[in-house]
Amino acid sequence: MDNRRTFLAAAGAVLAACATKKDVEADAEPSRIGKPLKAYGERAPFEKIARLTPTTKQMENGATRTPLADLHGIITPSSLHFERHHSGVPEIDPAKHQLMIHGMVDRPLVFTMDELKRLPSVSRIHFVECSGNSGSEWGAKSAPDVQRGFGLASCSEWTGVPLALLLAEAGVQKGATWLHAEGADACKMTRSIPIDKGLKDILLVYGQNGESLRPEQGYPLRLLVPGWEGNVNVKWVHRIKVSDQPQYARDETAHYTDLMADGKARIFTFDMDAKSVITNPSGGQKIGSQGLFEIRGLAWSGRGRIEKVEVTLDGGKTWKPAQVDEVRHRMAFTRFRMPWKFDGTETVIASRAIDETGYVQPLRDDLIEVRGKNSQYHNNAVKFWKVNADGSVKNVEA
Ligand SMILES: Nc1nc2c(c(=O)[nH]1)N[C@H]1C(S)=C(S)[C@@H](COP(=O)(O)O)O[C@H]1N2
Ligand SMILES: [Mo]
Repeated sequence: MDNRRTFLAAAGAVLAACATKKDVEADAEPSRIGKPLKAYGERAPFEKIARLTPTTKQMENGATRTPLADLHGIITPSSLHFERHHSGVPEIDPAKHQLMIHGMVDRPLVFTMDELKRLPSVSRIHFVECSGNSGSEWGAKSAPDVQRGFGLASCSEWTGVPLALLLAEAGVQKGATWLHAEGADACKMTRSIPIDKGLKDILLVYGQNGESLRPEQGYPLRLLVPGWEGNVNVKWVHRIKVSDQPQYARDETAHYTDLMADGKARIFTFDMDAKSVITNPSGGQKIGSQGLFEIRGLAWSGRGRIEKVEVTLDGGKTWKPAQVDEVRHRMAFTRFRMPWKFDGTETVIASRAIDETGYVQPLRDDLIEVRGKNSQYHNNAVKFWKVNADGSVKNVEA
């Protein structure tokens, strides 16, 4: 049976007004010649979707968030990718940029951008999520909308060279276990990464959604570490040192560790666990009228493919499987949808993701029981939204 018609019948709602004679006449008006061609495209002038203006006063250390609730599909337009940088966005001339691989290798190597681009390449769709995403959700007063609560995550098609290829060229020596990746920005962002991950699926990327990387994403070269916390995806990367120990750099000791209830800290917590959020309807939105409404959202897991997404329409008492879009890429945004009829009844909704390892996205209370409330990072709890009788949507926690 035709899914769409079944959906519309189930919603039992009149979707649009009947066409009148005036509509038919208006449609018959002669078209005018449009605007001329241009060299680089722009969106329609009616489209206003944007990231919230950064509130931070220091331009060298800040973040913007992706307005996920206003986007379609799984790819984040490069212009709306979230940004997180610790010492501003450097302007780097690709003709002068080099990548050095050194340390415990037989042949230390230096690559220019031209040399890197000639090597065998791959294109893959992956999310990048800052481990500070949803940090506000630990507290009683959580973020009011999807952009502020979940917007430190974006998903792009990345193109570049597998790091394993370059490591093989350099010849990794016996006993090497760690990689120290360093950025060329003023803070020299450095992160230690187990070499096994580098040999498995890390990419050195120069392409983002068909174009070169945006400066904010690390132009001309960044490390793309599939499924791992945003911070290890070192931007403007210019140096990778092979070592037999971690560096214990600033951003893996003072930051990006999880302080537990007993005062001890978890360190090197790399994987981003399965997570999802309903983007429509969500906090700050308003459903204009009763009737058919497609619930939509995004799910992702740093441990592989999204297997299933379940949605509750009764505050978590019962969960039903949502439709999950194919193709489901590993460690990438996955779109889910569920037909629903809004009849003016107050409804508490949420989604929970289940990934290919069988891991189920936890409820906030369950997460707090294991992790306490001191942590700022790695919050992947289920998010509840309340749809009020008048169609306005709010945080349940607020
Ligand atoms: N060189 C460098 N790399 C960096 C950062 C930085 O400040 N400098 N920020 C990190 C952090 S904390 C995150 S979450 C991601 C953000 O990537 P994006 O700005 O492309 O979204 O980049 C990481 N890589
Ligand atoms: Mo981050």
